[in-house]
Amino acid sequence: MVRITLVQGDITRQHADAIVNAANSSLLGGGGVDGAIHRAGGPEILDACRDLRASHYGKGLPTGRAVATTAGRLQARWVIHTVGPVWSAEEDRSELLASCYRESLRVADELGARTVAFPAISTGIYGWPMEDGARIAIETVRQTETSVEEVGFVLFDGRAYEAFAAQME
Ligand code: AR6
Repeated sequence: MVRITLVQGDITRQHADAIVNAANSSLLGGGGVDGAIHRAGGPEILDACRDLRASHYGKGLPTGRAVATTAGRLQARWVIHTVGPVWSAEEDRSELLASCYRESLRVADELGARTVAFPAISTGIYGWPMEDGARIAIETVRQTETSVEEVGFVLFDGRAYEAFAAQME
C-alpha cells in the first residue's frame, strides 16, 4: 500500500518525482497552486500546456482528468495537471474530485513516478470545504492501486494540515 505523508508548506518547493497541479480546463494558468507552479517552473510548462491544447485537448482538459508535462525549473521531473470540480451545495461532485486523485496516480504510474506531491485539490478558489476535501483525498489515495510508493499531501496552512491529519487517524 502507498505510504502517505503530510507536509505543511509550498508545493513548488517539494522534491517529489511528480507534483500535481490544481489546474483548470484551459491548462493555461490561473491563481493558487496553478499560478505558483507556473511562476516557479518557468515558461517551459506553459509551452507544454499550449502544445496539449493544440493536440489532444483542443477543448481543454475535462474535470476529473489528469495529464503530465515537464516540470521546467521545478525540483521534480513532471507536473501532473488535474482539474478539480468547483464546489456545489446542490450537486454532489465528490466522484469528480476522487477521480482527480485516481487519474493523477494513473498518470504517475504511466510515467514511472515513485513519489508524488498533491495539493488539496478544489479546496481553494474552487471552494470545496476543507474537511470533506481531505476525507476524499485520503480515502481515494488509500483505495487506489498504484506503483507509486509515497504520496505527500502538501498543505498550505495549519488549518489544512489539521484537517488532513484528522483524516489520517
Ligand atoms: N502550495 C500548496 N498549497 C497551496 C499553494 C501552494 N503554493 N497555493 C495555494 N495552496 P487552489 P482549486 C492551497 O485555489 O481550489 C486556479 O486559478 C490552497 O490554500 O490552488 O482547485 C486554477 O487555475 C488550497 O487549499 O486550487 C483553477 O482555476 C489548495 O491549495 C482554480 O484555481 C487548492 O487551492 C483551481 O482551484
